[in-house]
Amino acid sequence: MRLSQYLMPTRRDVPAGAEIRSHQLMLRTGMIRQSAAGIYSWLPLGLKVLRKIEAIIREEQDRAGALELLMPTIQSADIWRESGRYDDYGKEMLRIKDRHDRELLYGPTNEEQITQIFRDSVKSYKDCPRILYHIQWKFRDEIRPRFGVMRGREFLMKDAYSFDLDEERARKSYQRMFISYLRTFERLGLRAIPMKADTGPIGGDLSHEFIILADTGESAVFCHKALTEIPAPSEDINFDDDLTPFINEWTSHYAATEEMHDEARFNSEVAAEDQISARGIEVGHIFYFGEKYSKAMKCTVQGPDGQMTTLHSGSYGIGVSRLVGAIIEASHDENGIVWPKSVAPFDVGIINLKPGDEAADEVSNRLYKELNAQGLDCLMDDTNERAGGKFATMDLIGLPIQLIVGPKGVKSGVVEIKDRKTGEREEQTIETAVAKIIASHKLT
Ligand code: P5A
Repeated sequence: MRLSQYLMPTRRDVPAGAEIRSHQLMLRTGMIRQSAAGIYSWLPLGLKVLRKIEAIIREEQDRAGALELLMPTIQSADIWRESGRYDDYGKEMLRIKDRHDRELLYGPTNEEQITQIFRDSVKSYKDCPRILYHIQWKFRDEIRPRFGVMRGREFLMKDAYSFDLDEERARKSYQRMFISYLRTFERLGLRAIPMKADTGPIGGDLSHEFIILADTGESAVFCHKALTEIPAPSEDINFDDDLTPFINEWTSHYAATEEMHDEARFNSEVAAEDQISARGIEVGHIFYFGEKYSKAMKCTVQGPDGQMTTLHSGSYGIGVSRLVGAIIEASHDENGIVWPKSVAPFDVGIINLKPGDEAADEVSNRLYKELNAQGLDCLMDDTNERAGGKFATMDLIGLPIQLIVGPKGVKSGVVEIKDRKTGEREEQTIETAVAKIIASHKLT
């Protein structure tokens, strides 16, 4: 992409009302624009990051054996009356009436809808277990939408739902999602710590929140230091194996959110030097709620003995749009965002310091073409902005690698490579620069 043809409305000043760095940086880089309180448009740069996060989540859901479908954002009030949650959900639910006075709502979550689909589609025990997921916008009329996409009213969620014949099997599905989440967050460049959590309006008796540690997090959290160091499960993990040993490794250490915290236990179980009391951002939340919805909504299948059995379920959420903010909270410096490679909106930023200079144009265009041909997505600054402004913009938007093409360098056949994270710069011949960047890209 050539910057001269792109829509990336960056700004230098800190936008009024944006309290935390991620919100400020998302506005300053032109990733999002507010449309109403807690409701945002995603501009091209922001959408690219959102899509990359989605793609990683999708790959890891698929790897764990979950099946993708797509349910609508608008739901009928009827199914929520069946489950009994229509009145309980209160003001957070955005209720709508159509022209026939039928009651609809903008879905805050999809337990009812998936239970209805499963109940109407599946008749036999042979069709279990299944885990189904979608990546879809939700609406919750939060009292205090704040921090940009971190606590929005409209937000993108990946939500998965499992259906099993009994509790023992259902707990295995829970384990699958648990492990899949550890891998997902690791690939997003984050260390997310599973912590015992409250089940709230979703219900059930077993629940974990996946929390990343950050000063601007909304909740206080308490855990053992070891949880920041355990390696995430590797790519070749077999989800059909017994996952209990992996789960035990993660759950044997103390980790709890504020509501579940037990200070006496924390002090007796965790040595003072291993205690982490911090703030955290909830990027995922998983629940086992057994028969809660399937009983109320009569989601049953015929068992091998001919008897009808009620299914056991869980639900598993990831805050996809919240993750964009969370990743920035975890990875920025005083000059701007520092994207992890896996979610960077572009792989490489090429700065042509002197557009119009024949040699500088030629080298910039050649780098752009050669890197693109190798599958690297490049953003080339070919605008007439002054050099200082170009450097500042490139640092602000945080692409992992910058290639700086100046008229002096090209005369002697060299360009500069800058690593955004370390700030290291090195001069290389054009060929070596291309080869180095391609090699480092293939490694990740
Ligand atoms: C699990 C999947 C559920 O809704 N039902 C379906 C269950 N869980 S949850 O914890 O309420 O939400 C899942 C994740 O969504 C993100 N999230 C939000 N992101 C941005 N703005 C919001 N207002 C918001 N509310 C929830 C969180 O990451 C949460 O873990």
